[in-house]
Amino acid sequence: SDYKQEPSRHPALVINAKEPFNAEPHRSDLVSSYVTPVEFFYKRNHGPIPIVDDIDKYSVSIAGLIGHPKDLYMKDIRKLPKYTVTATLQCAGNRRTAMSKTRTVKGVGWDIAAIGNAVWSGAKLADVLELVGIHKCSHVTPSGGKHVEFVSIDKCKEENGGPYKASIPLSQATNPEADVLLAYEMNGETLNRDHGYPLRVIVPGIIGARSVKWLDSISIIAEECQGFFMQKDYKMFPPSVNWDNINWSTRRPQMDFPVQSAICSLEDVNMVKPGKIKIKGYAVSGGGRGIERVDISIDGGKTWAEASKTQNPGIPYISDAETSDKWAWVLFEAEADIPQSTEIVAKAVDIAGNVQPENVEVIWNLRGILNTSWHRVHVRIAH
Ligand code: MTE
Ligand code: MO
Repeated sequence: SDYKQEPSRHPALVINAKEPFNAEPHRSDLVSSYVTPVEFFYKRNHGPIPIVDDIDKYSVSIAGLIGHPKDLYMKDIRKLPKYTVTATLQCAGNRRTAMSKTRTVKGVGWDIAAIGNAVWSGAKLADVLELVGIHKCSHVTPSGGKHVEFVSIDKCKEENGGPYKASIPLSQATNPEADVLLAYEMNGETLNRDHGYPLRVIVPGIIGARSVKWLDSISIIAEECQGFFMQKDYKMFPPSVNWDNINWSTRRPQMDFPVQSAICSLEDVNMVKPGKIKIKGYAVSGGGRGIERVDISIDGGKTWAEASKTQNPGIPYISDAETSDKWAWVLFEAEADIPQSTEIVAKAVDIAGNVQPENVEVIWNLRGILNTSWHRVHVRIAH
């Protein structure tokens, strides 16, 4: 099969689908460090992992609505200033399994760990696009280009054997502050095959689906990418829409991620001894909106106390401190006395005041994306 040359993976990963390979770490492994180790970083694929064995021949072509198309080799990309950005990547399908318990949804099931926080290094897309004559902070090219499409070298059945693709607006791609990277390193090491070797896009602050791995070409286009994963997937529908009445064209492709948090130190259901327990987890929001606070309830949401949160406690891999944390998660921690069996709940608030919704029912959607409802775990006292 096409899956004969998959890379080896950490045995502790929870495999949600084998071919294509989709896996996430256990809850407790996810929050054991601020920067997620590469081997514990979730892997979300739509086809076999491609092999690029001659790195000197590997190039990215840039074409479309621009004056002078160009092929860029790795050495051209490495010549550009190298930027390092700490960014959390989250699959829009994170926490899908819990959503499907309300009503069935379509898609790979995920617990709460289809998310990870990594240190990405590479060239800024804004600098790359300048090499083909597109100015910084452009909204449109002279020939009418308004979107930047990323095309991969992998093959997906949803694209009838064609490559995975996605696009972002030109204004975001050419804005140096948006920190969109063509990354060749993850956590200070050469990107590995699972995560996009030799080169992937990292678009901070938006759903992982737009961060195209194994980049093959970039196309400057007038309308957003018409590929499957932009137009027939990763769109948020209201709870009334089902597979009989769905009209994909009525919704825009999901980009920003809403505010999210989850408790990772406890399974659902967790047996605990009476007394103090530690409640640890992650919180993150999209669009560079930081986390204002994380509220914890130990009585199912009746009363709340604020958790303490940490960010960037001395990131390795980065020599200078010029990196910002606006695209990265916070880890939170709280301690509570648990005298009896109860439901523990986490909800985060971002700096814009956005709060996670209380129930999954109100945000249920047929593709099972963006489950950002209050995260609940049940603890039972083991006497
Ligand atoms: N890029 C390609 N070429 N093929 C893919 O299947 N999956 C996307 C995105 N980029 C995908 C891709 C999705 S849905 C997500 S969530 C992220 O990659 C996952 O990145 P990771 O596997 O490095 O965690
Ligand atoms: Mo995803």
